[in-house]
Amino acid sequence: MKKGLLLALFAILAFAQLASAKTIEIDVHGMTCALCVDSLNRTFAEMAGVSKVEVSMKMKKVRLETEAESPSIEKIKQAILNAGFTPTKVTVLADENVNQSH
Ligand SMILES: [Cu+2]
Repeated sequence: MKKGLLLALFAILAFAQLASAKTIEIDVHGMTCALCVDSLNRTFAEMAGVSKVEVSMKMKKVRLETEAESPSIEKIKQAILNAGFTPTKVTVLADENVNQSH
């Protein structure tokens, strides 16, 4: 009886892990000015499942915070291409591992 409860708990934890919000960082090639930043901001502000967008021209990076129903990496890449930029690298960070730098 106790064992079954433990198993159920593990299952819930495993599911929470899979469905949890993520932080996704995308290195983007082709950002050159404030209008580029604006355009990427708008692209992701409209995307379902994205709760926060940060675009850094200096770092040439887009950082997204997603909800549990995160958009797929393919969808994110395609959105960047559609906006006229090239995604060069995508890094998915689990929430626990995010280093709060500011
Ligand atoms: Cu520009």
